[in-house]
Order: sequence, then structure tokens, then C-alpha cells
Amino acid sequence: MEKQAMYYEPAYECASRDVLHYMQSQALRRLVKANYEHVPSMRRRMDEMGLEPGDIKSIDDIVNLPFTVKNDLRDTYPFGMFAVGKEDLVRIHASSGTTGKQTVVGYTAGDIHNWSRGAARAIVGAGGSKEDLIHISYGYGLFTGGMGLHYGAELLGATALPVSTGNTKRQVQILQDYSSDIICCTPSYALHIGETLRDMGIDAHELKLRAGIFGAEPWSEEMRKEIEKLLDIKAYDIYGLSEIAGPGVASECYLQQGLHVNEDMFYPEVVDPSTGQPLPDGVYGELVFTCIGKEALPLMRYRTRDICMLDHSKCECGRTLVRMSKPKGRTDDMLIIRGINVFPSQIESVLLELGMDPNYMIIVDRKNNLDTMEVQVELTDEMFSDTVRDMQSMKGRIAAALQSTLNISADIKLLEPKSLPRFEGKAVRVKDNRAF
Ligand code: DLL
Repeated sequence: MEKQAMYYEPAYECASRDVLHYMQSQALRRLVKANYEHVPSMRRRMDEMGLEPGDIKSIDDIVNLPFTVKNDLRDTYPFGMFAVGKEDLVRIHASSGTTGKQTVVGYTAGDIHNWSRGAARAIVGAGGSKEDLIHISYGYGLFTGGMGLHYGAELLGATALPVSTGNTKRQVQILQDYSSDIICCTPSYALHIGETLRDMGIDAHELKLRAGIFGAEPWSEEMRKEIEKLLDIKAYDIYGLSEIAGPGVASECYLQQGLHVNEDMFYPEVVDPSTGQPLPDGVYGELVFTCIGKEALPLMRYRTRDICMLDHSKCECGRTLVRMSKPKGRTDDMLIIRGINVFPSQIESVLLELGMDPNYMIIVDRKNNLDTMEVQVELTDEMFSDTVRDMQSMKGRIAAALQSTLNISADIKLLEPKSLPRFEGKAVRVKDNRAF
């Protein structure tokens, strides 16, 4: 395999484990103090556990700290867990919560800089440099994808091309006319772009594009091969989540044997999801992050719900940063559809708000390499109507409400009363036909 051991910040990415341990310990002490002094809910939790900031001396003591979960952010919505005042915030992003309320995350200028360093490391890991035109087709907006890679590209000194999502034929035209070198988008959108290229009769070999940085949703090795074939590029995985920063928490090097976690900023642990006990390397469990470098939202031991394992062995690329496996699932029911996080509970809330009964089914599929979502809604006798116009208008109302709450389009299928299955145990309301 071609040797390509380029790093963005070798002093950190290839630091000895001792140096990393020292840096992580320093940063953890600062973080615990910030939580204790500025985040009332965390101070309360530490007091209940009889913990004082001085008890945490090194990164090895992290196991004594309390966990944080998504609901902690919801309970303090929108800004209750921020450790800095508004005057120090320079950016806010948000992602789906488990109910109607979003999970809101904030950044200081320092946080944006560190996040951008993580994204720049990912671009360099994928073979990118200052010379490159980085075509960014992740969504821009409250979602962290677009802005995350954008700032990473600019920090690196590469040229960011903020195309955002959608209008696939225009994407193809830009790839052709501007000679983009690296594309960043969800893997499912990469497949769709590849197919559009083929349908437009364009030979992928003719494009200058040589690599792609794909993430925000689970994808398989088979999907990687398919994308590489369709776009004639090398496809790299990038992982991240809004609560921790956004894209660039971890990313692949050219050897692609796991994703290097930027653990000088985002310290990972893997724990048993039921007991919370730390698990050793090579054992699958729930990924937990402590934002040791963060100022605005310095989350401690945040439970991601992503299932994966860690590997601390040294990578041949020269990086010493621990590697995480591709996430192989989640401990909750969150679906990721076209890169957008969707909880079935959000759909249920929308239906209930519209006065419907909560008898519904969500069918997720992948057609032409694009995720689709059909929401089947069972009508009550009172709602059922014989006129097509009434039924169409009801479909329209449901679709519009879902679009405005979830920012995603769904096909709505109205069903006759009592036609959906009833459950005696746990309800199964999602049928995901996509193969990962
Ligand atoms: O998806 C951030 C991101 C943007 C990552 C662009 C990569 C590229 P959220 O919307 O908060 O943030 O969703 C986070 O998405 O907990 C995982 O379940 C899933 N996820 C993200 N990257 C990957 C990946 C962004 N490479 C949630 N493989 C996470 C599998 C991923 N799942």
C-alpha cells in the first residue's frame, strides 16, 4: 500500500503515551473544576457523590466521575449545562433530542479552534493538504457537518467549497468544473452522487476527485467498496457527535484499521451499557466521551449510545492516538436517515399533537442509494373519511408537521382503523430495511 504518513499535528497525533497521559490529566483537572464551579447540575451530582475537584488528580481517576446522558442536556434545555456566559460563546449548534426539544451545544472561540483542528487532522489523514479543494456536501446550519469540515479545511489552509446538500446534478457539475479534490458528505449521499454521475453518462475517472470523507451515519465495508467504485476515489470514515464537538472527534488514516480518536481533546472510554463498568480494549460496549479540551460545554463521561471498541496498540501510520472501531449500532432507538437523527418518539409526539392515536409504523428503506422513510398512520373511525380530498389534506398536514419538527420529508400512508399490529410486549414501530 502507498505510504502516506502525513500528519496535521504530529506533536499531538504521534505523542508518546506518557505525554498524552500528562496532557489528558492536566486537561481533566481543569474540566472538573469548570464543571464544579460553573455547571450547577454537575456540582450537585458531584456533591451527592462526595466528590470534590481536588479528588481528581489524573486521567486514571476519570472512572470516579459521574456519567452525563442526553436527557441531562434536555433537562437543562437550552443552555443550562454551559460553563461560560453568553459573552464567551461564539457559536451554537443543535441536534435532535429524544422529544420535540433539540440538544443544544455551544462553543467558545477556543472550542471552535480545537474542533477545527480535529477536522483538519481528518482531512490530512485522508491525504488532504493546503493544495486541495474540499467540496463540502454535508448540510450547513444547526447540524455540525457542514461547518465542522468547512472550518477544518480553512484552518488547514485548503480551499473550502461550501456546496451543502441537495441539487445533485449541480453537485456533479461543480465536481467537474471546479475540479474538487476531496468530497465530504454522508456515505449515502456519496452513493447517490455516484449514481447520478453514472446516469448522466459521466465517467468517474475523468473527475479530479481522489478521496471522500464520509460519516454522520453507520456504513459498512461493502458500502465503502461501492462508493469507491462509483466515484473512483478512496473513501475515509469520519466520526463525531454534536455533544462532543461535531465531525472530527475521530477519523481514519490511510491504513483504515479503525478511527484515530483525537483523545488529547476528546477522551474516550468504552463501558458496559448495563453496569457502566469500563471495558478493556477489544470488547464491544458503549462509547463514552469526556470533552477534556472544551470550555463552553465541558461534558464529563457523556454516554454516546454508540456501540464500539477501542484499540490502544500503535498504528503503523505512526499515530499513537487510540483507535475506535466503526460504530456497530446504538443502545437506543435513534435512526439516522439521510444523516439526520430521528427518534421514533419525535414522530409519535408529532402525531399526538395532531390529535391522532399513537398507532403508527415507520418503514425505513434505501432506494437508489437514498434513505427513504414512510410513516404509516392508522386512523381512528372518526378521522376516517370517504373523500379523497379529506384524506389528501390529512396526509399533507402530517407530512408538513414532520418536516417542520424533524426537518425531514416522509411519505405518509394512511391506514384504516385497527389495521396495524398491536403489541403485548415492547412495541416494534420501526422496520429498517437498510442493510448496513
Ligand atoms: O453526525 C456529526 C458528524 C457530521 C459526524 C459529519 C461525521 C460527519 P450528530 O448529528 O450529533 O453529529 O449525530 C451523532 O451520528 O452518535 C453516531 O450514532 C452517528 N455517527 C456519526 N458519525 C458516524 C460514523 C454528527 N462515522 C451520531 N459511523 C453519533 C457511524 C456515525 N455512525
